[in-house]
Amino acid sequence: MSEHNSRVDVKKLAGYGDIVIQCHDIPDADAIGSGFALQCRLRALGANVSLVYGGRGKISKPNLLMMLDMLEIEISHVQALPPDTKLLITVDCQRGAGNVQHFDLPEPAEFFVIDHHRAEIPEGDNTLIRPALASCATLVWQLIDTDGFSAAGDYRVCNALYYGLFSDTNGLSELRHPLDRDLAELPCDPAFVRKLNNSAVTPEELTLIGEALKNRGIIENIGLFRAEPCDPNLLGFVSDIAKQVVGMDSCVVYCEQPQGLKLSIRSSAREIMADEFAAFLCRDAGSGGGSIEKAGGFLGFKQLEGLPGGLPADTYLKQRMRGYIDNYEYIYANKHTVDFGKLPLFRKRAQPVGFAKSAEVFPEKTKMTVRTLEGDIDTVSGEDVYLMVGILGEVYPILRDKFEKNYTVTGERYEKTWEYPPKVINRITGEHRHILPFTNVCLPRGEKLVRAKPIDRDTKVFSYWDLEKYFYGTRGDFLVANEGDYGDCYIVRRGIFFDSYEAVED
Ligand SMILES: [Mn+2]
Repeated sequence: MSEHNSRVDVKKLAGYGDIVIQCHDIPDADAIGSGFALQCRLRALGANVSLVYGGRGKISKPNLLMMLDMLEIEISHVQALPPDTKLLITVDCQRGAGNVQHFDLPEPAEFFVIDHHRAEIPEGDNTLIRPALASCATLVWQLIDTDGFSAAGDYRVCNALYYGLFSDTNGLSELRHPLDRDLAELPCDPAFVRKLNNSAVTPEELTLIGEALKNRGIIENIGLFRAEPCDPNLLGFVSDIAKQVVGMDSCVVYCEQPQGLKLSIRSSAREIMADEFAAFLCRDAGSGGGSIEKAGGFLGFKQLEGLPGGLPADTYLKQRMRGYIDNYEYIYANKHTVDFGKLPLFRKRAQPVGFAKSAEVFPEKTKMTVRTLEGDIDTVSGEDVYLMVGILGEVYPILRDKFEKNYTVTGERYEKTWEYPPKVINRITGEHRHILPFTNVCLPRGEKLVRAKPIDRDTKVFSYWDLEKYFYGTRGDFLVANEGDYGDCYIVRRGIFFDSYEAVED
């Protein structure tokens, strides 16, 4: 885990004794699920913990009422804290932000913030804010899991967390972080999820979905749909339909929420990866991500105010979309006109990297998923499949022949620490194994030469060996091609280029 998490000690929180966990106003499944899971853990550690929310509206959505009923979650709608409160924890929101009622703390109570939205309050020892995660449930799960509590063994906690993640990611379609993917594999009760999902839309919301489908514009080949303020889950229904419309390669569906705009993004075009598009739209004023086809994002009003120009949110969004379309230079491997031969020559430094033999991680012919910070890759273990492990914890499969031709094994163990250590998951049994214990050091053999230059505008590079994804870089990143095959080109981030390459005389 990152430093952020390692300094949070659940037992220390429990030590306050009298604790109130507060969800944001009009709580959603993520706020309820993460609040409830934390409540269970803190109670098990001996604390006296209540779960509350404030604001004007009461929980009324049928699926949420069912969630409370089926998981026996007690949550109170309150207008003040009990006088004996020693610690207030806000979940899925930040005390002091506009979407959570401000309660006065009885002296000498303290507060703690657990959230996955962009920080809106000063961060410190009493905040745990991780915008890279798709749900607060992921964060709470990680927290209690690190503390030794197995959510998988507790029906109520397991389903509460799972449904929190499920709701914040449009039915698990907009997972972002590998930890989100890990949580999505908890053994939930499918009947429970199906039942709640069956009541996720009210007749009024169905009308709202219809209105949103009508309320559309198009910028080039990207559809833009505005929904009235609603449960963000509904946006995914609209975007799933919209992306199938002829002439609309991608779409952005948004609605206003108290703190900003919530976005759901879909893409069926190779030229637009939904996760990269979402991250671009939200870059300076929120966060976004997902997979290449489905993504989500959030643009905070407060962050937008801080940007030069101070545009209204929907105008800003349209400008960003226009910016996205006009912004990029497109380079297709083998079809580009870049004169690489004239660019400076570099030699790849012989940097030690790791490799693992897949058949040592799981027996031969096991269908497995390799999970890294960069995403999931499916492969099958075998004597001829090795896994290369890069310095940033990135993993890709390589055939044994190719490995032996290009690398020398040094015999040392590969020792590294990463925010998310890469894992291999057995797709049949669901068993997770870390790769690192199976990883040894190797050194690239021979000399690899490339031609490279820093790019002066945002660029997408479509390689000929990955037909689904593209490389993208911003000003200052490097466009690189292999000497001897200028068709094989790609992007290397400026931050690691000079660690990986050194200039040579031509
Ligand atoms: Mn949430």
